[in-house]
Amino acid sequence: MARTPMMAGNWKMNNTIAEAVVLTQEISNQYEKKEWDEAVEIVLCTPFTDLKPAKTVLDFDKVKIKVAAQNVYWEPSGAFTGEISVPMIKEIGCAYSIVGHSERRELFGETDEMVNKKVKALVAEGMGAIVCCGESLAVRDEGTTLEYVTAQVRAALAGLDAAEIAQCVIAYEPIWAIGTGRTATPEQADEVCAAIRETVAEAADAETAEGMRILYGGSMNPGNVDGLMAMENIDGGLVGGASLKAETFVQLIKACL
Ligand code: G2H
Repeated sequence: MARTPMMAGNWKMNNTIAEAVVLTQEISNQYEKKEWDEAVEIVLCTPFTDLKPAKTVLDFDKVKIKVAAQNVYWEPSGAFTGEISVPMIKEIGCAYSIVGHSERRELFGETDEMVNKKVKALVAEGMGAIVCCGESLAVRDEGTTLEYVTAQVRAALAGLDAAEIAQCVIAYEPIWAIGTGRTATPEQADEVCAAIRETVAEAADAETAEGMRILYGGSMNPGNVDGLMAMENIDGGLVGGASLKAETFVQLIKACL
């Protein structure tokens, strides 16, 4: 099954509304309709405050680039000060939310159970989840990377049926490669992505696993993207630093064609 690659920019906590409008406009200006329309799914995961402005630019320019949140809460409404719900990001026109990024797990105490609740809330609303997983350097050095990462994936997808799992995209992001300039080799990344695909087959079925997009994240840049994209089990990228400049992000999109 041919999988449509995804290039998703994770802006993290960067870009004011004014900056977001400029960056979105710069990316949109370089959109090559004929070539990109069917070949690659492009997603901008912006801060909550930038979602509506970015979506407005993209809608006005009529380009097929989607916006996504970087996090979401599982309850639809209520007394949860500071949280944003799935119906709220859906109303803005988000296609996805990132869930379980390692920065959320490490800095904000997000657990596998919370990740699972968020994934369930998203798919129940017909939205997609970009589910992040990845090991620390200590886990890699211990030699238990595959067990650790596949356990994270199993926990994130627990209780979902095959159709719901098919609404997800999985991003493998080794923590030791995030924002460090140190990338996993294509072979290291593909080994883990293959194990993730196997885990999806067990949680859903072979067809769902075959169709699942598995992204690599962790210092992806124009210099290493081709090697990563050449691997059998890597279907795109979740990109932080290199998504903050239109020029480099567009280079990464083109590497998916
Ligand atoms: C990993 C990635 C984006 P960067 O967190 O999710 O960031 O490309 O800056 O390593």
